[in-house]
Amino acid sequence: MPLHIEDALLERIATAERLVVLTGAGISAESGLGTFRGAGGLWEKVRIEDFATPEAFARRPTEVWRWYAERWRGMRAAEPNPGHRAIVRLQALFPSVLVMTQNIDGLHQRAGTKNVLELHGGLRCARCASCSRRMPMDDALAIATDPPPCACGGIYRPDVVWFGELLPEGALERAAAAAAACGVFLTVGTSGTVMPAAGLIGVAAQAGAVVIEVNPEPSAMSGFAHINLDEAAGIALPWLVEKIEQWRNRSRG
Ligand code: BJW
Ligand code: ZN
Repeated sequence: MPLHIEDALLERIATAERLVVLTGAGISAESGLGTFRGAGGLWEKVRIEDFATPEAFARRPTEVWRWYAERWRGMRAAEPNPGHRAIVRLQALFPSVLVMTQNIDGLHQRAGTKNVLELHGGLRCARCASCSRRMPMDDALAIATDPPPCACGGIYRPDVVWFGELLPEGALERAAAAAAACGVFLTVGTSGTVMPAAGLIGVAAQAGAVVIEVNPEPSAMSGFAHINLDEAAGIALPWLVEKIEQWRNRSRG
């Protein structure tokens, strides 16, 4: 189906004050970074319980550290794509824009998005598993031991959120408050399967926001969306930005 938004919904979008964007791995797929689920996804290559839980790190710190180190090298080499850049343009169109991302790659910030809330942490930093001291991942990678030791006697781990761990302090509260108060909630490139992040889509829908989903495939949360743009983010997001800009230009006469 060609991309389409009904006029009445477009008006609600274009006149909204607060926009919240929730992104997942799909927005970075066009930058060459793999997604987690589906054919060819990361979880087909490794088991979650071997790499993405605190128990996995306790059992096999070297393997887990090296796996993240390798992924960070890929993320550092990747570039923001037209989807990330379209979100930057949205900042000029709404008085308030908050981008909540489940991604740990830092590509929103590198594209120029200012207000980014990282729900699952970020791989640009390593954090001591004991005393929570942080250091840039690039500095950690220059240390010969995998994972590097901390002065407190602990060891560094990736500064990300694994299964069974709480989101960074205050992040969920801030995200839920923003989802409940926004006029438009745009969800991009997420399968909507990982809680509590996916639950934010329902929070926004129940609070009366216009929910727009950008995903070439149906997600677990598609049912909450008023508008499903079933295209890659790098195509659908620039299209959406242009639609809003056209509406604004028309309304100015
Ligand atoms: C495109 C595209 C293109 C492709 N354009 N789109 C309630 C019910 C049941 C379980 C739970 C619950 N509450 C908590 C849980 C447990 C658990 C959970 O949710 N489990 C479910 C899987 C069942 N959640 C947690 O443990 C969370 N913590 C927590 O809740 O703490 C409290 C608590 C603790 C203990 C018990 C109970 C409560 C923490 C979750 C942490 C998730 N961490 C990971 C790894 C981060 C580090 C790393 O990268 O290695 O985060 S897992 C992984 O999944 C990563 C992602 O951020 C996350 C979401 O994935 P995402 O982004 O949606 O990617 P995909 O691959 O799933 O989807 C990509 C999508 O893109 C697809 O739909 C494609 O179609 C699409 N796409 N190309 C647009 N070009
Ligand atoms: Zn320490």
